[in-house]
Amino acid sequence: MNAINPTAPDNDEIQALDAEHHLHPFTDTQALNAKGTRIIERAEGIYLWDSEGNKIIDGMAGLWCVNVGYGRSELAEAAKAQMNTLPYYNTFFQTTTSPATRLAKELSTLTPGDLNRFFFANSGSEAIDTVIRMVRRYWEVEGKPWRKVLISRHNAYHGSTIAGTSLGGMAGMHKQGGPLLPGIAHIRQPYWYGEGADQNPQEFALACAQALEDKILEVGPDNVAAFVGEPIQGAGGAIVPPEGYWAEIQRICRKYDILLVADEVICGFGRTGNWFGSQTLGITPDLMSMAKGLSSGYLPISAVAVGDRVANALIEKGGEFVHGFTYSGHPVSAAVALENLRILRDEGIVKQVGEVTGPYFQQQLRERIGSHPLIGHVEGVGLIAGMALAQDKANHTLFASDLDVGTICRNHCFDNGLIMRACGNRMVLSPPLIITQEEIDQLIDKALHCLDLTVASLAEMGISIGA
Ligand code: PXG
Repeated sequence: MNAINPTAPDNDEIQALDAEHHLHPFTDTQALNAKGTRIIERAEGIYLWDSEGNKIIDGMAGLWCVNVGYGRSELAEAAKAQMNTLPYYNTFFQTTTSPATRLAKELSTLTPGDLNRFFFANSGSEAIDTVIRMVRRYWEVEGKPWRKVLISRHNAYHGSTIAGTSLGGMAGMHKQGGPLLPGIAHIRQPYWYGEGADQNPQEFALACAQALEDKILEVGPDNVAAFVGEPIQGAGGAIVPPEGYWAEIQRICRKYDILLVADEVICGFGRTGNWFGSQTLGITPDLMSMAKGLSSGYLPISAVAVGDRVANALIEKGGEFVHGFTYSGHPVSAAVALENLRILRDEGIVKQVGEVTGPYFQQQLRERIGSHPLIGHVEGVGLIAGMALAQDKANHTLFASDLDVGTICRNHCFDNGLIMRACGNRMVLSPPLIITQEEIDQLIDKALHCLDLTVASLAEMGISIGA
């Protein structure tokens, strides 16, 4: 096999090698190989360039993670400096490194409530594994080892390890590679436009939260360890629960003394206009999982924020918690995360999302995208938004799920210089948090054009839109 020059990839060669050797996540390899992968070469700000020279607006911030945008040399410098000083040491045997400890301290000043301690891992999935083991361990330490069940929601995404897959509520994932982890139960999701639009949003919110109480009573309140939810569902389609949902969920958790875990992997670090989605949605969690925006995706790192109740019990009564990863608190990732948090804070990026670009994005989306004939509903807050594709918006008729309109739209976006994600028949946007109002206008112009192209493709397939 010839050596490859990584700075000057030859498309055909890379595509051939990729087809031969590389198995991609969440991918039909046969279909991909028939088409050939697209090679992303470089990036700056909110833009990507592929190997054919196309300039693309990254409307997804990578995979919901590049919060400070691409090309931040400060982050590269932080990594380089730490690599030259201490590229690796672990945090297992009564040692630490200064970036890991300083990151834990810094996070404690950003997280709400009494989330004062941090357990580090490398991915959202590992953070979720950690949450599962930690909440179960907590109840063992508290003398109630029978409290094992975690409750989550259908269409939730909590990662792709066996624990993340099991805790998540993605039906397609549950069908593959089981058996899943025991001791997990799911309740309905608070997706008002898709599942409850015949009710007013407040009634619907209460009905969805009531499903938690029903499930707790079904499982037995004394068997439930925790409820886990994304403040806003991300991979499920950027679904914002209606007003009142989280308050009621929280009331029910407190009533039955069940731990509340916010999975902040997507909502954390400014996405919703506050540091954490919990602050935007009015949640006071006992634990939080976080990843992605913690380092803006520049290096892998995740964390579980642990509130005083759980941390104190584990520390004072639990002895050794036999859990951890080689790279828990990796010093280079931690150094990059610290610099990333400094940028988010010093440049006022979170504030800007909360006060300026977030409201502008939401308003423009509702006005311009929301009036498009193919869009039934727009929801979102800050710089995350989900848009439901509708066959007949006046009559609230959604597309059949086997008609993959989302993918048709996504492909048009891809071909026209915009990355927009399709989650089934919902289109999702989650751009870098440094996006400007002008860039938001460009993004929306492109999205509208691609929605028009999607309508044209549907017409060619004999499918018309509207009544
Ligand atoms: N929790 C949440 C809420 C997530 O969104 C994870 C946990 C797992 O994180 P890791 O780092 O293990 O991937 C996630 C990840 C998509 C997509 O296509 C979303 C995620 C990951 C990959 C793809 O929307 N979210």
